[in-house]
Amino acid sequence: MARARKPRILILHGPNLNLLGEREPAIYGRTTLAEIDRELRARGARAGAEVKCFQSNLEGELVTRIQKARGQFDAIVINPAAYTHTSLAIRDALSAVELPAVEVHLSNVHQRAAENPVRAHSLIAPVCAGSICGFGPQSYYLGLEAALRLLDKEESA
Ligand code: CA2
Repeated sequence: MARARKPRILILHGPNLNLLGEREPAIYGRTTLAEIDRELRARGARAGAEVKCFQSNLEGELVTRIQKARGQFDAIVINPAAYTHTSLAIRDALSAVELPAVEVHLSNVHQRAAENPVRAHSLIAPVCAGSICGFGPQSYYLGLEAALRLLDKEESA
């Protein structure tokens, strides 16, 4: 059955991800955040969805965007970056907003935990439908697809 209206997906990027493609390419690759956002919008459009992207280095700004997403978006794809491991505020906002959320990471945080154990633990994962990590920019594209599939399932339930 055809959808009532276009699904709207909010993509959130946490601190320092604005540096993608410019610093530490060995870990985070050479693709810039603008390139990832462009690809996400293009993939969204091909799937009949509207995709909006937002990056902030500030925890409170990310919390405000999550709160405002209610009524404006149908699902959230979030790379909380370092806030993954520290932010109860982002977790509480995601929990309160009651939208399906997908957590994504460019790097394999579990592999990296061998060197830096804090990375193995996400405060955000328990309030998300699922998590994707380790595939570079593809993690975002898979996250978008996962969010759209979740919405399809909701619609046909
Ligand atoms: O792998 C990911 O996507 C992370 O969310 C990236 C975070 C890290 O704290 C998480 O454990 C895993 C760090 C983002 C830093 O972004 C940079 C990008 C380019 C250059 C330097 C930092």
